[in-house]
Amino acid sequence: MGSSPPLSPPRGEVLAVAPAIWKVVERHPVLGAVTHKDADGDTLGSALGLAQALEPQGKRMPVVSSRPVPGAWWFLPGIERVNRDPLPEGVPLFVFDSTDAERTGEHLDAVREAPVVVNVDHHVTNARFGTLNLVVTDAASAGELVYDLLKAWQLPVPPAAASCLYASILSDTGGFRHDNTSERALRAAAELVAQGADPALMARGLFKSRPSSTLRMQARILQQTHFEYDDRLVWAAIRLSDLVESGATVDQADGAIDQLNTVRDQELAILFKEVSPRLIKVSLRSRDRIDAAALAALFGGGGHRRAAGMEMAMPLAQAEAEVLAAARARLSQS
Ligand SMILES: [Mn+2]
Repeated sequence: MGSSPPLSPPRGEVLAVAPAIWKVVERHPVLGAVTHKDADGDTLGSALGLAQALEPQGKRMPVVSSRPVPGAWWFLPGIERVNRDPLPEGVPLFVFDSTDAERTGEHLDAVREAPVVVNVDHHVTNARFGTLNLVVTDAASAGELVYDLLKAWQLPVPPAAASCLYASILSDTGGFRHDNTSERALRAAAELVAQGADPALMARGLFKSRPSSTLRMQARILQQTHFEYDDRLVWAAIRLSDLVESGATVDQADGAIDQLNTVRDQELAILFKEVSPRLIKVSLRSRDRIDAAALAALFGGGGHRRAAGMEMAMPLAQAEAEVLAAARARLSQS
């Protein structure tokens, strides 16, 4: 650490549960790390961060993620380990950044049958489905909680783990731009850099390595964006045909919602993604006034007040009609 200042103390909520989680780690040479489906930088960064910090302690921790794992995370150190080894049976499982067990997708049965589940998350809608729950809703990312856990355990953070946890924070704060960019998040990021995280590589991977097909697809989305209520409602849909014609896959549309969220007077942004003719994924972004998580919950989804989403098993036109009716009702009231 050289002349670096001392590390900030972990949050009280983490200190309270860290000894119980350590008992689980201590007793088991093999553990499992499970991400949520449609894996993002936070869930992957958290899982890979913990796995690569525990390995030097003599632990084995396979990392699994529901398929397909988006290709956008190629730059995370250790990404090649994801799904390399199957989840061992009968071992404790850590689940990261998942509001409920169902979010783990194809690993739901494994999570249900595991002897111990450690639920590490920061979503307000978290169902506290774990045997042990490390749920802190004011954390900007689950990775911040993993970092606090490592500090509480007084374990060193190897550079690869530090980069992964840094990437968790960087991606869930939208590159330190979202409202969750707290002093604690910035301090954790700085401390991770002091411990060997590579901020330039993480920024390049996250913000400067999009395939050209992503831009072609975003161009289509932007061309078809609707503005209602004096720009307070901004919404668009990406159709299967748009994906095919731009050469993109549906996970490449994930960043497009942030484009819609750049309009000055926007209060609610909605992006509909047609995954198949009867499956629509919906992303929601809001500012202060509208609770995106509450809106998503109407349709069986969840998330945060300013960023939420849901899946709807119906044709695109029907999903648009139902969600827009609820959105317009909210905008008419406020
Ligand atoms: Mn997260």
